[in-house]
Amino acid sequence: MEENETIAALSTGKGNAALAIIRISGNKAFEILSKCLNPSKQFLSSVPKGINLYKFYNKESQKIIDEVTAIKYVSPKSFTGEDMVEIICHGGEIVIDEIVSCLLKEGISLAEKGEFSKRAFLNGKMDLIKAEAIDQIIQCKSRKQHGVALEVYQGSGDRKIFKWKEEIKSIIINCEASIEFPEEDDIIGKGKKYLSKLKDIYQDIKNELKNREKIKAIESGISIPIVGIANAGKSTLFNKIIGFERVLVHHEEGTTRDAVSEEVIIGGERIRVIDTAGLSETKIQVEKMGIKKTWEEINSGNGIIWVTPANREIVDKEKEMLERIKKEKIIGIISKKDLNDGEKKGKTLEEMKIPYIIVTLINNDEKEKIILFIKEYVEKLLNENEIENGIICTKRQEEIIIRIMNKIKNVFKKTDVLGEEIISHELRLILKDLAEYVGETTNEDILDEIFNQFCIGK
Ligand SMILES: Nc1nc2c(ncn2[C@@H]2O[C@H](COP(=O)(O)OP(=O)(O)OP(=O)(O)O)[C@@H](O)[C@H]2O)c(=O)[nH]1
Ligand SMILES: [Mg+2]
Repeated sequence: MEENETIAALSTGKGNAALAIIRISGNKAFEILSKCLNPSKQFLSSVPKGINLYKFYNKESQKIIDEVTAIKYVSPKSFTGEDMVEIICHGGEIVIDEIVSCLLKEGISLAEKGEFSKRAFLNGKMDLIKAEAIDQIIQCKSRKQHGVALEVYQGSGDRKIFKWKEEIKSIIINCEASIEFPEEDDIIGKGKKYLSKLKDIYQDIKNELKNREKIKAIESGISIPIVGIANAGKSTLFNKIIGFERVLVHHEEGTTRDAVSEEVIIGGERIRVIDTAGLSETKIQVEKMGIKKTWEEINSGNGIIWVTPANREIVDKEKEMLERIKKEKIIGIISKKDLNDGEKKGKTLEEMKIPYIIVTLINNDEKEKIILFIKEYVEKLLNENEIENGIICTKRQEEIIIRIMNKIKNVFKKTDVLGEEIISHELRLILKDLAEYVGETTNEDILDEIFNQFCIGK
């Protein structure tokens, strides 16, 4: 498609809403839109970034479609760098459809996914990592991911890449100096001293990848299984947390046989809570299978909610669970307070340094208390993971950083045998990778692939 075509798309979400924003970009944006607006002269002569009210007309039927406001952005001072307009109309699907089809009839093309961002990138309004950060801000599923994307958007990624680039360039200069003046000890040092800076970069890259791994682990939310002995009230608690009767609750032991999970948002974090089969000494095969799954969830969960009834002593299966898992990972919910005040059990948990609350689960009176307790727990879990924000926010970026790390590793592994020419060549390849990272050398096909993952209207 030609780059200078004028494009339009709905930039807000689909479905009925109070308002919607339709974006137009390209050198015919003002001319074409003015044909649909009344008063059209006022639109054409309006000041950039000023906002005015217009009637949007269907030229063919001469009918008004909506009253809209329009903001004009004059090239190059716009998101894409081209002439742009943001039309704010009422958010009804029919209104949006009609406005967009009028624009198409007047010669505007429907924007492809990510096309506004792609144009912004091609017009030098932002580099690739900034464009990707915006997309991540829109699509991220956890606060931590959002934190990374926002920092990268504000320049943390650019700053770090620039730093690595400059440092590698200076290593190359030293490396090449040692080719030209091999006798000058102070330049080359002993044992390729100029490579010492590369070790710092390597460490920095390793940290970035470690952070990325931690963020990936919670990318689709953190998982917390609800575990305990049979009949403790796990399923009752599960239903309470997710807000509807998803699983069966019954006074017979072994009601839950399979692990069942649901996603909830607590304190702004996406959490996968899992109801599990009660830990017991059963001989029934299907219950055994369920308990095996419980153990899998215990091992893979980011945290654990341990439900234990106030009216029973701690049993062996619970002790086994407590022995196998780090205490910091667990919180206790002492259930059935209506049957026993739970103070004795509370003391035991206190001695084990496991935070707990004592509640009655069969009514809804203490739901808020329970949710607040879990919210504080989730905050603690996320802080304890010590996730720094880092700069890697997409798979593409991660792959390039891994490639760079492997190149550096290779240089270190062969320092003794590699001559300066080869080392300098390897380092120049790393500079190329860094250029690709920010999009300086990325080819058209790859760009299309990247921007195609963006939303329409972005
Ligand atoms: N009195 C009282 N009964 C409760 C409380 N919480 C749960 N129960 C009851 O205890 C029984 C077992 O509850 P469930 O939620 O099915 O227990 P579970 O831990 O999921 O049990 P399994 O699936 O068999 O492992 C049900 O009859 C619940 O109504 C509570 O706080 N007080
Ligand atoms: Mg159950």
